[in-house]
Amino acid sequence: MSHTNLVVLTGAGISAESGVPTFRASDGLWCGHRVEDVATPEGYAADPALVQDFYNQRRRQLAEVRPNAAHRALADLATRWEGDFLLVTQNVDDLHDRANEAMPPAAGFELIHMHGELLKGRCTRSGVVMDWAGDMAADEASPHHPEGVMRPHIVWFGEMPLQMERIERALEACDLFVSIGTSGAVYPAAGFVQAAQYAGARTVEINLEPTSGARLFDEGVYGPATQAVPAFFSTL
Ligand code: BJW
Repeated sequence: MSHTNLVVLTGAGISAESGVPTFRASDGLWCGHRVEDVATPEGYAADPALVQDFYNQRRRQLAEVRPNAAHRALADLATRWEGDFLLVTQNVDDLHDRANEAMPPAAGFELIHMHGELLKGRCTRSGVVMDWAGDMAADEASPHHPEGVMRPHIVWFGEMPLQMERIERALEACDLFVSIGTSGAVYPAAGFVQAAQYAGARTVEINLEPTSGARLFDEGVYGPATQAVPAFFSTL
C-alpha cells in the first residue's frame, strides 16, 4: 500500500523509554501535584512560584535524556518520505528536535509542538516567544514588555493548542495517520483520528496496549515504541 501525505501524532509514550515519565501512569509527572495547580492558567495565577518550579525541574531533566530508537526512526523516515510528512507532537520535550538535527534536512517535513516547548518562554504581555534554556523565576522580567513577565511556553488546560489551522489542513489532506504513545485522553489531539478517517486516511495506533479509543483506528500495533515504531515504518 503506498501513501503520500502522512500525519504522525506522538504523545508521552514515545519518550517513556528515554526516561521521561508519562502523564497518566501511576508514577506520572503530575504525581504529587494536582493538575489544576500546575497545568492551568488559574494555577499559575494563584502560585507562579510553584508552577515555575515544576517546569524548571522538568527543563533541567532534559539534560539527562536522549532521543530513542522511535524518535530516530521518525527522523529517518522524514529523510526518505517522498510526500508531505507532518509530525505533530503533544510532548514539550525536545527529543524529536534532537533526533531530527542528527539527520540531513528533509523536504516536505515539518514538526509542530502543539502543546508548547519546555525550552521556550513567552512574555505574558506581548506574547513574544523566546528560547529559554535555564530556570525561570516567578517574577522573571520580560525583555519584550515593561510590564510583562516570562511564563513557560506550555499550553495549559483551557488554552488553545498551537498551529491548529495548519494541523487541520494536514489532516484533511492525509492518507495515512499514525498515533504513537498517546492515551487519547486530551482534546483536540484525541479527535485527530476521526478527522483523518473523515479524509479517507488509513489510521494506525501504536502503543504499549490498546487505548480506550482503539476501536477508532483501522489497525493497532502494540509493543514498546522503540520496537514497534521502527518495525511499523520499515514496512512502508
Ligand atoms: C507507551 C509507552 C511505550 C507508555 N511505548 N507507548 C470535555 C470534553 C472534551 C474536551 C474537554 C472537556 N473538558 C475540557 C476539555 C478540553 C481539554 C481536555 O481535553 N480535557 C480532557 C481532560 C477531557 N483540552 C484543552 O483544554 C486543550 N485546549 C482546548 O481544548 O482548547 C479549545 C479548542 C477548541 C477548538 C479547537 C481546538 C482547541 C488544551 C490541552 C492542553 C494539554 N496540556 C497537557 C499539559 C501540558 C503541561 C505539562 O506538560 O505539564 O499536555 S495535558 C497532558 O496530556 C500533556 C500531554 O501532551 C497530554 C496528552 O498526554 P499523553 O501524551 O497522551 O500522555 P499519557 O500519559 O496520557 O499517555 C501515555 C501513553 O503512552 C499511554 O497510552 C501509554 O500506554 C503509552 N506508553 N509507555 C509505547 N514505551
